Amino acid sequence: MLIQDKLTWDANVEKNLALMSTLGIDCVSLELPDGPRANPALDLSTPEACNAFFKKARALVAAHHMDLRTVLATSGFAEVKRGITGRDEKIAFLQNVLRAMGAAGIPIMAYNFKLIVSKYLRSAPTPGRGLSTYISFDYQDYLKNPAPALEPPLSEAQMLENLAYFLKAVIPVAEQSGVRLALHPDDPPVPRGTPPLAGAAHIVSTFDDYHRIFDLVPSRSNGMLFCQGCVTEMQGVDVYDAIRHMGEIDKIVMVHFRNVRGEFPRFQETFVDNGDVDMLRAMEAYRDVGFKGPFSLDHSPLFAGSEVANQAFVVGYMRALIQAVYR
Ligand SMILES: [Mn+2]
Repeated sequence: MLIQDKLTWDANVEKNLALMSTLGIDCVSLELPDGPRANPALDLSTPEACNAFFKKARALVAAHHMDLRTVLATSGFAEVKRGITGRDEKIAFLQNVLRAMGAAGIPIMAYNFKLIVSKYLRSAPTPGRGLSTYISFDYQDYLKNPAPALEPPLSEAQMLENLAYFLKAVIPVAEQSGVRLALHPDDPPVPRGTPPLAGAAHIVSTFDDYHRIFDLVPSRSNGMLFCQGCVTEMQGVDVYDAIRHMGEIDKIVMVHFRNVRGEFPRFQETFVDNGDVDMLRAMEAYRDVGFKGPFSLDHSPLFAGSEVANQAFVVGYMRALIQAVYR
């Protein structure tokens, strides 16, 4: 039952790995830059460079007694999502990364298919427990101060066509490489019939959407990143049923284990222990469908020092649930 947290390949990589290992984190998801990174140098420009980097990165994580299990292709790649010039180069790059992940023994690539970073699709934070504030969404408040709309706008049909083009190119390579893709839901998930929040249609917002996407390229490598926060925010979805359903059809590749209060059109991202989700019941549902992890940390409330405090708090909370449930 693996607990996973995110790592950026930057000057603090060794220090952060040592802290993660100390907290009892089992495995690491590594952020994949969409472009060169200078500090420290990160060269992924050729298949050989990709192979060398992911082998080196996995060995470094292993030296800290953890496993590099996931690559996060979750920011950037706008050419692919918009279907514009440059997408074939970006897809070829991701194909190289997938092959290198296979060669290094890294089994998961997480991604999303949204064009606006979720922090821009929010209303003002709301007061939380103690000193904290909660990242929040209130649709009516959002409409008073929305994110600038993308130009040109992207229809549902265009977004779906762009996703199909991407999946047809990368899923066969993922299969050959022994890698599963994990698609994160739209954040927030926007119900059918609601206009796009910022010009681009939302095509990963419901379970019908997920089934349509799985049908585009049927494969075990075409999977879901089960963000428990975003799933709970889907209107009318029972999160425990959702875990059972997606688990029974073997589509949960990885989980974002977090809690929220409310659902679209109004929700807050709470601490793990004080949202609407009964986290023990959720953990039991993952166990019942045979899910073994990784359970990843995700968004947390904001307060001074929150980064490390939340990391320790959530890891301890998850470890206790895992020890109670997976016996
Ligand atoms: Mn998430």
